[in-house]
Amino acid sequence: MGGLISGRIQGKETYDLPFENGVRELVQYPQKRPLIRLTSRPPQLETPMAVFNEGVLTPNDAFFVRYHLAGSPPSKAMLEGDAFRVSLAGAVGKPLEMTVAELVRRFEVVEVTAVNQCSGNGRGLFLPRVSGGQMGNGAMGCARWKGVRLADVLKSAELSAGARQVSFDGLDRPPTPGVPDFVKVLEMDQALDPDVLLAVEMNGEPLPWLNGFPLRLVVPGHYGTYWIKHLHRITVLDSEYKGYWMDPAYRIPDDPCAHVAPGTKPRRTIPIGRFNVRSFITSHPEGGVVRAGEMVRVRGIAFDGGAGIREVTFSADGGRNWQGAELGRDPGRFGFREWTVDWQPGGKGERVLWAKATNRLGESQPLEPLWNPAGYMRNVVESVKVRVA
Ligand SMILES: Nc1nc2c(c(=O)[nH]1)N[C@H]1C(S)=C(S)[C@@H](COP(=O)(O)O)O[C@H]1N2
Ligand SMILES: [Mo]
Repeated sequence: MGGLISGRIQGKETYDLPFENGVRELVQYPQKRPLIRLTSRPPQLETPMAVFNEGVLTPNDAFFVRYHLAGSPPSKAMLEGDAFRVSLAGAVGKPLEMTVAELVRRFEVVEVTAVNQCSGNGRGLFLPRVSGGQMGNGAMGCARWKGVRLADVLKSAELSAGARQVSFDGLDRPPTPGVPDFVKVLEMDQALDPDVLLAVEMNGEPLPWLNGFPLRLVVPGHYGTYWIKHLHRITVLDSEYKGYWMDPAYRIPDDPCAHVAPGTKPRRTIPIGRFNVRSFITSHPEGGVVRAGEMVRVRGIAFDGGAGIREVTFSADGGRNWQGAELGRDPGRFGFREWTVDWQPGGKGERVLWAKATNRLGESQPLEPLWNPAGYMRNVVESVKVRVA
């Protein structure tokens, strides 16, 4: 599913997401190139699919932006220098509070390449349609995240024996008392996973303002909802957290494929967790044209929740024939894995291109979309229609 720059609204370029009511303005925000705007209060921006063809790392100025609370992001003055502090308190023996400069001085700095993807990436493509941000597939990106291990910081605060969960709060605040603050929680075993970082840099630069400057949580393999931006309060809990953004929000049907019959409600739900397997064709937009009789190089990306990609296959004939793709350099098990295929399109006419990835656990992508009422975890085999001319 590509999208296309389609025209103009009041002098602004527009982008056509491939579903009804999918026309969006391309708008430029601080530190960003023009991106597909979903909402302006708060700013929510999606990355055009063609950006993912530039390489396996998504440039900071093209990285998508998601917020929940209308007043977000916090003002720069609240985030800069010593004004900003991160605290760790609750069920610990030694509570901490420090600036970001102190944090990176005190703890070992490490780096991980990982995909950040919104739970609702591709929600606009759900049929029947569901409510929530109507995004195409551009609410994802892959970056090199640098920071300190959450586990190191937790251990230095001396966890109490009864410590069960850790909650994370950013500096963005609800606009009115009725709106719940955006707080997310990890179970203790997840919080102690050495891959989870308190990140200060993205692709070798300080985090962009809209992507969480000066500090954000990075939970490789897990949906973006846990990747709290402008992170300033960490609380160790000895009982189960109750709060809107953990329940009822961001929950999926308690079923191996997180789906229910279209239009129905799940009987039991659990918090959303790891990514399922996805792949995308990035080299060709929807409606693109290729030359008959010439070999065409088709390129794309694939990723999963951390097992790593084992195989990508490509079909140009509705799945009758599949051709193995060549995988690019392994960026580590949490990153975008590049793939390429040389395709001989044959005679003139329309072709529907499919890519399908399988991870190292043997998990793959369905040919028919799976449905759930919140529009989460889309991972159907996506198609791109091209014309051979
Ligand atoms: N402080 C704060 N952090 C947040 C959010 C938010 O609303 N406020 N949204 C989360 C969600 S749902 C997603 S998908 C990711 C998106 O990260 P990005 O904006 O850097 O792309 O941020 C997460 N972190
Ligand atoms: Mo999200």
